[in-house]
Amino acid sequence: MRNGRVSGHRGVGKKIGFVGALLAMAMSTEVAWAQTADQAWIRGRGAHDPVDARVRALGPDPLEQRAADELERGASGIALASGADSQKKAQIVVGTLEELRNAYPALRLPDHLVADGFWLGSSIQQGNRLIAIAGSDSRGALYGAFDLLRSAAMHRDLRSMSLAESPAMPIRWVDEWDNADGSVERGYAGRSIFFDGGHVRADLKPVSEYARLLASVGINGCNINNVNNAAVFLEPQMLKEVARIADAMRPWGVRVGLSVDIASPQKIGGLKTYDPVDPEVIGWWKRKVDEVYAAIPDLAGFTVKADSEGQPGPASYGRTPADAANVLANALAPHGGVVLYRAFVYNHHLDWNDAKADRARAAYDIFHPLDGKFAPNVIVQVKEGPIDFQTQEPVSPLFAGLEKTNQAMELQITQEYLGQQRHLVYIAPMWKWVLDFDLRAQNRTTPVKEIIAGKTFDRPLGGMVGVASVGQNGWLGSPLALANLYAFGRLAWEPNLTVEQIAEEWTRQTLGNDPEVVRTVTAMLMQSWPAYLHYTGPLGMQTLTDITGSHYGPNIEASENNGWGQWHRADHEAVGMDRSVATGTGYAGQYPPELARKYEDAKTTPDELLTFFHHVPYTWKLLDGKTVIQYIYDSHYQGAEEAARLGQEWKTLEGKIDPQIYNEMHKRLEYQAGHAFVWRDAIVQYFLKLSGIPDEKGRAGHYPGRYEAENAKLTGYKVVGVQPWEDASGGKAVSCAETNCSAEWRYEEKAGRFDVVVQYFDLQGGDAKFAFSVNGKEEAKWVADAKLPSRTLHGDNTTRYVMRGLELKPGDRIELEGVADAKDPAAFDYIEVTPVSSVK
Ligand code: GCV
Repeated sequence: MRNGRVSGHRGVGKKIGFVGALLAMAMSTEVAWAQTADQAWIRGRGAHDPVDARVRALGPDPLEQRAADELERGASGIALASGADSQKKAQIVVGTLEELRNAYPALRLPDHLVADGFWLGSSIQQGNRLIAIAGSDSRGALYGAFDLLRSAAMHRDLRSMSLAESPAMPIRWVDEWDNADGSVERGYAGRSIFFDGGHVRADLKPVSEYARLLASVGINGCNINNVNNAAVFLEPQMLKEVARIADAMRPWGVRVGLSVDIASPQKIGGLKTYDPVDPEVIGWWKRKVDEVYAAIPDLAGFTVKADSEGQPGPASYGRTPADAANVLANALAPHGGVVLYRAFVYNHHLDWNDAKADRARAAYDIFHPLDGKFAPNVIVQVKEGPIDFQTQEPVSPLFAGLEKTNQAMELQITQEYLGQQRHLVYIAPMWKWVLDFDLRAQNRTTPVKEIIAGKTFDRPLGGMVGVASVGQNGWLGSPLALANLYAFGRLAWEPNLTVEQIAEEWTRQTLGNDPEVVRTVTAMLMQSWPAYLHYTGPLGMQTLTDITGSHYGPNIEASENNGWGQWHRADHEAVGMDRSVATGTGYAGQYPPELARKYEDAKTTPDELLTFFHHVPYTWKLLDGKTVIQYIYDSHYQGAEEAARLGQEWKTLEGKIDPQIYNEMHKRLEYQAGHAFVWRDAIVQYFLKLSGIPDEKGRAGHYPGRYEAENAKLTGYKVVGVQPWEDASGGKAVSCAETNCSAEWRYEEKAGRFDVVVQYFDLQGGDAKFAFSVNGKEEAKWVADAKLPSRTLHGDNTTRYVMRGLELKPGDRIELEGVADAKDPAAFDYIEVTPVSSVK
């Protein structure tokens, strides 16, 4: 290194033997967070207590005791916000409405509170401050305590407080897709907090901490096991073990639910059939449910995935989802349990050549005719869009298609198609878009939030279910991803909250009240989903990822030519699925008339959903005036820049927030910025080749300063094709066929200071090493030890190492040495040399 400062900025891997601004931690190293709720947004309360505040629970109920414990921790903050000081003592009391009324007859309390609701009041009693929390029941009291703590953490003035709150909807559940062996489907935060090796874990402290976290935002149910592979959970021994989980969550008012396999009567019951109308099957379910409730008397209910992605279901016997759901519902009803029957039922062996085939139609086609046929304690659980948690989909038309059925909206908190927590994506704005979306059912105002709350069609049950799939690594792996779990709870409680407000609340509680921190983090959160949408799959194309593999990096054709039905049907002329009634699959006709008309015509379909509904030429003019192809180019360049800016904004917070969170997010955002470039380049070069239409801004296909690996003087390295081709620059990379390999270039451009990017592939199964030198002098070396998806060279695992401020002059010999290790062949794609500061 000469005068320039060189810093190791790379998404993943550990920096070794190198001076400079280093990333302290590597993504390969799990975050060393203890598994407590304090590591999320319940932080830093009550360390010093200069104010004398006494906390009293009025009743013996464990939930009230928990409420008192929590208040105790935050007592000083509450007392201060309520205007009390050390001279004037503050008393904080918590109880049910009835208990408050008996203990403080002079207090003006509300006459009635709805289930889970609470009232908070502040007054002066005998010269001292009294803060009172009244719950409709003990759970309401606990929620009131957390609400008070939230207000204090937000520095709200509590002096003249008198407010009553109640949740918008009764079902506020998280789903965990945990398997008995301890793995977590679509979990990106390590292993299960619930299970290991076929059993419930001995240490359930994290489970209780998780329940505390859930309770703090009003979540009242947790379905603890994967909807796939569920049969084993009804085995007698497992039920006993699951009872311990219920015991751990109960003191926080969180009821446990179980996913069940519709074929259980056959799989574990020894019956010849699981036909839901068979009397033996009906009897089996009844006995089984009685056994379940003997072990877990307050089980919330069952979740069912049937006739979907290989899971057995009633269709095997020509029966309907209503037949299956009702058998379970009837068995659960005497115990107060409910069935969450998922509408995610579709055929994944569709015929790609059939222009009328359409997975998006499935939920409505199957469930709409069954409206009115479900038992009162069945709730149909509908994914927010008709496909599967993509970057952006239209709102599911089924919400408007079930008027006599309880409904819950299912969404993902875990970021399966949204960057798997390696990318910062605050999803709440997307959820909010869905919640506020007016489906115009019966030609009137019918936003989704009111339908699922049961208001529109007068249904008693309903709500929101968020697939969280938390794990042992800081709950969701990434500190800022926790804003999604928080937002989910807050929106399920009150869908009219703004997502900015929620982001701000989360930030203040998690990272402190410094206005600069609050402003920056809130803005970053708000920018993150649009950015991700821009660099992955805009215009309703869905996440253009590897849908048959990792669901992570770019792989545009993975969606095509197979039975899964996530098609976007891109060809040389046009892109998108024709879902119109007139010429396409007819999906647009599943919406109520006003929307059906709008989506039927490409000219009135909003840009953000255009290719979801229509097969449009690349030259089609969008409502915003650009052509489709130019929008594809522009949005990807824009998205990559936006991703880079997230990292830059974060850097302004150094020294202002918890260093552990700062470092962890710094590393992740650096990685994200690099991966956004991978996404940008993959999609841009793919559509450039397919359409043959150049980028009017001249960027696509032109990479100034890029030195392709395949054009270097190679020793030991072999040129290889990357699959899919668009995931490597020019479709090719080099892979070390021996142990030690090198690539060499001669620098012949102008002299100056440059930022140099090495774009390499970091494969699991080995820790390859790289060293970068100029004229034989080593400038940087690093180890490729990240854990990224896929075992072959792919957009999933291409990442970058950045050296900043390197001096170069014409004639310099640039060399990259790679040392392969086991299954990691020290492969790389290119190096890119750009004048200082233009590398984001
Ligand atoms: C639990 C998607 C996911 C699956 C998941 C499924 C579902 O297809 O990729 O992992 O399975 O949705 O929601 O049931």
